[in-house]
Amino acid sequence: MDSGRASHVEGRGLSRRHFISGTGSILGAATLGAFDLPPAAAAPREAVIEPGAQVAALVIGSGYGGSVTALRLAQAGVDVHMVEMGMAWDTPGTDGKIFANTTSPDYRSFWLRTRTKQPLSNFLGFPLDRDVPRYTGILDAEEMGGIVVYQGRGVGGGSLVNGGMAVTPERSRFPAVLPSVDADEMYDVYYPRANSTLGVRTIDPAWFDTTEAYTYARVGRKHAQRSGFRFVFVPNVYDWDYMKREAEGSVPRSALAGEILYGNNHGKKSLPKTYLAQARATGRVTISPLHRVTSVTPATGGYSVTVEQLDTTGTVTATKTVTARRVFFAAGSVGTSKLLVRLKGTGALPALNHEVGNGWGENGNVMCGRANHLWDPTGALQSSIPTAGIDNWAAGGAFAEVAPLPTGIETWASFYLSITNNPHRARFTWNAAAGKVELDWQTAWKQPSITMAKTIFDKINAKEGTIYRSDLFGVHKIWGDHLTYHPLGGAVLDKATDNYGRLRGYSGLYVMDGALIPGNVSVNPFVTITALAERNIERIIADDF
Ligand code: FAE
Repeated sequence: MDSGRASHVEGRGLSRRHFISGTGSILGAATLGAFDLPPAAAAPREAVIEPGAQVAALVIGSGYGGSVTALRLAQAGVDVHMVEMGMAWDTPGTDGKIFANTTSPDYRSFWLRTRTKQPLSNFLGFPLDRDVPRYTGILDAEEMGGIVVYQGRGVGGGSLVNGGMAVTPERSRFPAVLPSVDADEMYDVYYPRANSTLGVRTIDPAWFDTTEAYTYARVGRKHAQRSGFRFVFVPNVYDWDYMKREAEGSVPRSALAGEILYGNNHGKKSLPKTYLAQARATGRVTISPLHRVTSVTPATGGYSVTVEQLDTTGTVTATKTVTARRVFFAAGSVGTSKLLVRLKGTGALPALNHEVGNGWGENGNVMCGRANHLWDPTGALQSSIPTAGIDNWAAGGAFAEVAPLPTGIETWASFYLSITNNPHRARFTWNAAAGKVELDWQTAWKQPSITMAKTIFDKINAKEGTIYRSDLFGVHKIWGDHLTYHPLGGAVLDKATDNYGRLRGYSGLYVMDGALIPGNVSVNPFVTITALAERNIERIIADDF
């Protein structure tokens, strides 16, 4: 049955030989050997934090939670120092571009790996991963507890690598997402504030209906609707006018050149163009890239914070101790949880409560592809920016993003990232003997996600007479169930912290990022992370400063 599937895929008109020779795309790059690697230890351009520095507010991480925190504190007159372990991503590489293309990963693409670990690991039986020089690249594929957690590394955090899908969950679902938060306030004030500052917009439906670049999404719509599913447009932070100009050929291509996973060189309004640009413009925010926080412990005047400076090979070139009056943990769900669990376990912050490390989930992420008929081509030109989804949350517990497969050639494939109502939650614990934090996620816990995603795709396949692709995540493997793009939880709101992110057990320590959200948002998470940070920092500034 499985081999029948594979030949069925080839039978759609795309041979292996054609795929390799005709494209210079996903696989084309895999045959190239050498890289032009810039010298190690490229010094960050802006002033970095000095040993012995005393700062009013230190923010760990520069993703959504950190950027909201920095902007709003600075606007309130507080001087802020942001410490970010990734690079600044403000300097072109050896090819004149800041970011590498999705189809040709290079030294910039992965965080301290010597071999790529691409979410889509195979195509037509061929493995896609390749050797790369070890470098402080933009995408971390962090392996913990049997799951690969993808995260952005650099000034801007996940906004550098994500698809820009900016989704506000349906209001009826919100009480299940954040039960202790007043939904009226969120939907009247903080979601609108987050969407407006992030620059969220919906695609022009008339352009969607006609552009070649969204052929794949129109096929997705047709198939969803013919099976009776609700098809929804999903807003995005991409500059849609820029994308139209890309299609006309009047500006350099970015979304239409397949840029996404390893950064986007033009049209995406990532955090450095929105929140962080506004934060820097206040004159009160300084950022130290290639600096990693390793410890926070009480000290006279606040907290003593240990910070390691890295070079681009990941080598620690200096260890600095600074003092911060207040510390905001915004290192992302995994980064913040790992830090807190370690600090509690090693006795640096022993009074953190027993909830620290609990409630981690992967937003029910699972991927799959479908093989379409020859009369349903999905397009050689595919915008890398997803803009639509299939909503079967209420009936089947799944919301599926109609995702691009920007290979540069016709594949007749439909590709989906589903967010599902997976009930499993994992826990981070401190393993003193091994000296590391562990996550007890179980690979079998993805089965509910697969079952929920199948409520959509089994029905579509039955209606269309199509089958699943089995060549994208290995050989004869249908489900991309080994990964998540959406880590959430580990320092859950109103449990590890109070109802506004103040860590219980200490004053002046806060959690501001996805670690606050208990494992699932029902849609893509960054708008909710941003809106919650807006809500919390407003209260913290009013009451604590
Ligand atoms: P995050 O943005 O991860 O920022 C944390 C920052 O802290 C990072 O820059 C880290 O490098 C830094 N850091 C970590 N530890 C330390 C340390 N010890 N010292 C100093 N710095 C540290 O956290 N979400 C959507 O809503 N829509 C999408 O379309 C979407 N697509 C995605 C696609 C991909 C490939 C990936 C990986 C994620 C995607 N996401 C998407 C998820 C989204 O980017 C993620 O939920 C947010 O970025 C999380 O925001 P946080 O502020 O929690």
